[in-house]
Amino acid sequence: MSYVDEVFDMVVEKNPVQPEFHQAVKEVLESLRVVIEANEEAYRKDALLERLVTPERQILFRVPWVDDKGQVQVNNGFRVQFNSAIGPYKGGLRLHPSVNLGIIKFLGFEQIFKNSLTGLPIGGGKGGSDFDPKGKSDREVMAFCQSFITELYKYIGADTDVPAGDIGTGAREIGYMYGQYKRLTGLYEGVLTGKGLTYGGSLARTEATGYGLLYLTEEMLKCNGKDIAGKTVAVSGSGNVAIYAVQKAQQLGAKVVTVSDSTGWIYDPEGIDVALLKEVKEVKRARLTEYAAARSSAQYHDKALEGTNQWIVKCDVALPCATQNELGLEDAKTLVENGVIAVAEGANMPTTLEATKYLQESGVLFCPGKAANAGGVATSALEMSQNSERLSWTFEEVDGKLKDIMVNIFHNLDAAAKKYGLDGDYVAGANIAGFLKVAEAMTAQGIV
Ligand code: NDP
Ligand code: 2IT
Repeated sequence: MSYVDEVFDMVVEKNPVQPEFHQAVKEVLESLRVVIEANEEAYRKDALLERLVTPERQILFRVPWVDDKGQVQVNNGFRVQFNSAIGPYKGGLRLHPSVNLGIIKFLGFEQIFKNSLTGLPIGGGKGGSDFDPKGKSDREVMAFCQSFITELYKYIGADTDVPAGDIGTGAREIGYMYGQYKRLTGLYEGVLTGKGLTYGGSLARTEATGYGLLYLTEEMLKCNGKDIAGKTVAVSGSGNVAIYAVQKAQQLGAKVVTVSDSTGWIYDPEGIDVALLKEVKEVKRARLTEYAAARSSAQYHDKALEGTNQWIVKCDVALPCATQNELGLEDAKTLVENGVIAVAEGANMPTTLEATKYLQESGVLFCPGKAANAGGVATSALEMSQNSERLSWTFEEVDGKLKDIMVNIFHNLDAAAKKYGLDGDYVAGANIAGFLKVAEAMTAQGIV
């Protein structure tokens, strides 16, 4: 049996009931086959792949907090410090009832390669909790965040592990966590990114993932003789990534006609009104029904009632920006029938393996999340740089660096795919380019 297959079987056996983790590992290992086989003996002797798929450290902890009725609630807390070969662990914290160890491991594993692709010195990590911020008061969210950090602060630090936002963790949560870290340690350091602008946050971090997604998509289209301007775009999600993807797509001359949340989706043939979307989602924390109620051109579709999602809408470019496995094979077939030319992942692993294969085989330009959404973590790393030098850069400076990083990522993964005879396979290109740097650093640092 080949080394790649052996390691994949080992991952499934040793990590039962973690399907998302298996899926992420499978995608990466399949792409690496050509690289591993060229150097199999050395990699096998060093157990390089076994070390790559095994987190350096997994921290699991209890998060007790008191709700507004005086009732004690208990959540599970997670931080998986996956790989520190090229820098301190870096990656977000997801707060969502679906969070479990397998989901955090899939996200942490993806983060290793994503962070490597940015070209910046950051290792891979991820964390979170099954806490659901939806419907909680600010005081309840603060109580949870303070309890979460009261345990996690022992394991994080500006030079060891730097968490940030992800689903359910935005500026409010990062603020509460930062305050508690500072209180416990007495340190005013860049231990978290996505901070508010008054206490060490970076300009353009809020916009970075969505903007970066569009910078990369624009470059991918350009290198294939196409232009983002004038295209019809379907976006899923209506959170941090989706909102700024919509905004940048519109700035680049595209028309975005859909957004979604976990219960429904909007079709707005006149183009999404970003100011209204921000008001509904960022200020009121309300549902998309409120967007539809305030805009006559918008149609609201209830996912459960209709059994549909936004991928039935005809578009040139699809940008899944909500969550994992939200674009399956049937969705991919519909998109292709409707003439989609490009899919770029704003979320982490939103496209199933079968759907990815179908899109690629149908000639759709497909950019995986670990490349396409790397602008968020890249700008987090720029926030770390600013914190270290105790300076703040202008919006234009950060945005300019973000754009350069995204354009470089595309060219690096394109070149890696070509080098291994996989021209146009950007999934393989991203995995190979991300892997090679980490593998070289791991090899140089010995068996650790
Ligand atoms: P937010 O919490 O701001 O928004 C998440 C959006 O996705 C919401 O519209 C939410 O709807 C929807 N959503 C979440 N879970 C589900 C689900 N199970 N089914 C359907 N819809 C769902 O998160 P972000 O925008 O920050 O993150 C979105 C994706 O982007 C995630 O995959 C994240 O890992 C990834 N990402 C985020 C980065 C960042 O910088 N924030 C960086 C790189 C990747 P609802 O409100 O109804 O729950
Ligand atoms: O998935 C991701 O890259 C993020 N949620 C952002 C991580 C970060 O450290 O900014």
